[in-house]
Amino acid sequence: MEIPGGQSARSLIQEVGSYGSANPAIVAAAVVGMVVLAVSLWLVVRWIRRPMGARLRRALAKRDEVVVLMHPNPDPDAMACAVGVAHLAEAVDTEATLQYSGQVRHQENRAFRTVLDLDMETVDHVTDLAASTIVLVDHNTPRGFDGAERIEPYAVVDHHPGNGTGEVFTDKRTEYGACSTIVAKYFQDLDADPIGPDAVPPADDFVLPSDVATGLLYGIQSDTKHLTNGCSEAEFAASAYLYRGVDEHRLDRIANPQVSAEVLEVKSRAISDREVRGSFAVSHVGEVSNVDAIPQAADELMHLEGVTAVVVYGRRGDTMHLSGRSRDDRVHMGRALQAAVDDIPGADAGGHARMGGGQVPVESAVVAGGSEVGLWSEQEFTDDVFDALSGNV
Ligand SMILES: [Mn+2]
Repeated sequence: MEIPGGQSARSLIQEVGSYGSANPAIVAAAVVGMVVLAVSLWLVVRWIRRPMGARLRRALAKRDEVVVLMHPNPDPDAMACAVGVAHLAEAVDTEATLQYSGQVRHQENRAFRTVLDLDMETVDHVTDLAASTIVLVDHNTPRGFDGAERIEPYAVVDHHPGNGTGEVFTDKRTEYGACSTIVAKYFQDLDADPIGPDAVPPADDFVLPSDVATGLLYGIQSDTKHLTNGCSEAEFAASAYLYRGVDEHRLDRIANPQVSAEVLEVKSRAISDREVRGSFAVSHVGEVSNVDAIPQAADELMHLEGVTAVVVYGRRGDTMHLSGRSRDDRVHMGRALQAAVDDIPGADAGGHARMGGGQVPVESAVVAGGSEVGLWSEQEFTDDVFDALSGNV
């Protein structure tokens, strides 16, 4: 059968063939060029497809020592990520120091730290950092200590929105409920087997040790209210992957720590002294020594039937601490608290729609309240908060 154009194609091949035999160098160069192009394309594709866990490990391997920096007052999610990243670093012989600013206050956070036996150092000033290479976990802009704004992070692993990026590595997955989910994925990317608490880890393989798996699972649980809130499919997948490595006994000790008498007393004051107007509750709990009891009291009040938004406030020293919760679409808690303290010089409040907090210097609140006797008028402030909650500002 005659192929249309077959004749001319054949003569073209002949022509090219004779051109090739006349100019072998050019043909060779063209072939080499094509091979180089193919190889570099393949390299680019391979690089694009390289999982994030492998990329982070490579970035860590390039440094001798790193600081894994948590956000101020680190929570289980931040601590778990720090432990996970430190483990990745140590697997490539990079020394990792865990650092944070602020305090580990909440009983759950303290239990997490104790049960997993975490070695963590504090930072008050940028010069306290143990190394110049900084890896941020669970936040993307350094904050909470003097000179934090001067830091240019080397790597960032986070699930919060924000503009912060790492110089060499950035992985922000804002659709995830926990940063621990991302770190769990890294171990999965690197084919690390989760090792149960009683199993003996194989000597040569890169594995996911039980304490890291337990920490990451609890990090996911605590950031998602035990997989009931703000979850993505990834949290469930990561939990399933971590499962085999989890130490149930330690997980229970972290999840159910002893609660101090003060926390319970503050909760009880918040409940008995509450003032309820409509579906809003505001409670003044007076003097506290552990300010972390205040948000816990707010959480507790939210369980009250019919209550859709709460604000609890109390005082430690010269500062009043506020904490608010809302499941009411009419109340954007962060903005409501901001509005409530708007007139008070030096006051600072804010947060999200469902959760907010703030601090008010008592001195300036007294002045702003116009109280001549210099006494803090809690009733006035409570009224202001109610006004802010009902959008009446
Ligand atoms: Mn988190």
